[in-house]
Amino acid sequence: MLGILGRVTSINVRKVLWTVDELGLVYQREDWGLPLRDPNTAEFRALNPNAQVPVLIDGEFVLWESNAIMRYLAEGSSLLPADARARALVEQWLGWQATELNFAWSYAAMALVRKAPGYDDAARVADSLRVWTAKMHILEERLAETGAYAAGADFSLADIALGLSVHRWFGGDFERPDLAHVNAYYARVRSRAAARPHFDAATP
Ligand SMILES: N[C@@H](CCC(=O)N[C@@H](CS)C(=O)NCC(=O)O)C(=O)O
Repeated sequence: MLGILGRVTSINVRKVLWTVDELGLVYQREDWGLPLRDPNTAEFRALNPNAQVPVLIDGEFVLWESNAIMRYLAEGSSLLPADARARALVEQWLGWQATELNFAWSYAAMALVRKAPGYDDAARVADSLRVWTAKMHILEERLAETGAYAAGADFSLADIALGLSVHRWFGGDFERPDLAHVNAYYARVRSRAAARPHFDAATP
């Protein structure tokens, strides 16, 4: 059986959990990650030298980096199409979430969503929120174009990463511009049977 190490409060862990649920795979999850269980131990670092979650264990095979895990699990499924161009678009938006979007929200999300102590520099919050909002406008334009999902007409791995990111956007205590296509997308992705537990039970 697949093993997934990581706490459900981590968006990167939830990306993997939603993927396995979409695929109907059986797995066992173990809580790792602060404050539940410190991954910065010799035991955990032997699996992932970064001391970060998620980690996937498939028999003898160990894999870290949430996007690599998602791709490994989804290979051969409609979540990661075989056609080069269709796949490249999934990769594009999956990578965009992990780099551009993740970087944009990093300070504002800690301050306004997680309300973590120490994130109280108003100028940095405002700057991060400005960049985050600009990125959300890019997603809005893309969704207006496709009328459905990030990579096109079909639900894919990109929508798992972006669906959870939109959940984070709506989970914050701040004023948001009205993005009609993002609103509709949020409803569309979270209504999927496999998605529900990862929105309902989760910290954005
Ligand atoms: N690039 C990595 C980032 C992983 C990451 O940042 N994990 C965070 C949780 S979201 C973590 O392990 N933090 C330490 C902890 O939870 O103790 C991935 O996508 O898997």
